[in-house]
Amino acid sequence: MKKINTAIVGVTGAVGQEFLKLIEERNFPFGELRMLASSRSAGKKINFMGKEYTVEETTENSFDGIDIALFAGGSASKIFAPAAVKAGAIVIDNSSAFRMDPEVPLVVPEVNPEAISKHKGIIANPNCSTIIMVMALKPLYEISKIRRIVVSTYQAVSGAGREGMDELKNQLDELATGKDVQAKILPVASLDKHYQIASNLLPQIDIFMDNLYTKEEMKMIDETKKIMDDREMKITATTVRVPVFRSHAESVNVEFENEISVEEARAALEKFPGVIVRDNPGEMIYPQPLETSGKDDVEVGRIRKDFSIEHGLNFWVCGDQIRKGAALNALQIAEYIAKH
Ligand code: 3JM
Repeated sequence: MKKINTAIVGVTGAVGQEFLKLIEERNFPFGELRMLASSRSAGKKINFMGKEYTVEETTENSFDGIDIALFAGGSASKIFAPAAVKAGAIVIDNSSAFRMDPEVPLVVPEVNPEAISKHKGIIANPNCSTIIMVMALKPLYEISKIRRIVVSTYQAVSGAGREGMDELKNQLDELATGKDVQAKILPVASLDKHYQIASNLLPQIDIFMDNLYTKEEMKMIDETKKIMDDREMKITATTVRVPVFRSHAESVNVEFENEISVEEARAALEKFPGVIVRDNPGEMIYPQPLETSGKDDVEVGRIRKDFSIEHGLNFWVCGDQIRKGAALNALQIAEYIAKH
């Protein structure tokens, strides 16, 4: 296979570090590897697969000779992705900057790989909560179209990056030692007001929109319709930050057009790549964020009839937000490009 000259933008963050782990684990066929970040991290040394790399500041000139640029997320995408495309690279972008652009494919490789080849330089990686939900929806949708989805999320602090995870750890330490709890990051780092997450729940992820939904809720709604290529599907969402370190969980209620039995749903989910059914109430077996942390697969359980409506199912899904919800999904897109 041809070696892929690869740049990672935001290499020092939580998603950037996961990119490195996955590149090694999955034997991604990289040629040159360029480690890029903001000026704050420039000059840092990173040891990777027996070689020392120096982190460089991302500039418009960072992408000469690069085949694939993996953007970990954040504001760098809007600023530098166009320059990367101009230099001839294919950008795989984990931020929300380009996801709803009709020219930009929004891809989960198990769900809509056919969209990848339509790119014009940028391919968007969906929001973490969207990816984890559509992994479970797709095999069910193949049995019956979906009328309406009601989803509530239980999102780990890793969604706020390394700083989010540090904040929960520090607050747990402060609680255990009787110190005053400091809140500096959550719910939204860039806003002035912050709340404690340890021993708490915050029903706000990202900023509020005019319609009283948060931006995270609207991402889930809009992105799911785009990925599943069904703009008629009705979706409503409530997204909540919980004091969990890494994996997201979601309670999903789906109304289908046609009847789907629990057995059919389970069989379809079991066959779907990247999904594991963990569902045995008799043995108290169900997905838990602690167990899916650091793992590739999305786990589904608590599959049962919603007997309050016709053709309804409830289920519970857990997935590692930094892996399948971010770096793994993006690297799978890169692998698809390398292969085709
Ligand atoms: C997850 O710098 C930023 O505004 C990043 C905001 C952000 C996003 C986003 O909107 O790109 C933080 C955490 C996401 C996301 O995946 O949608």
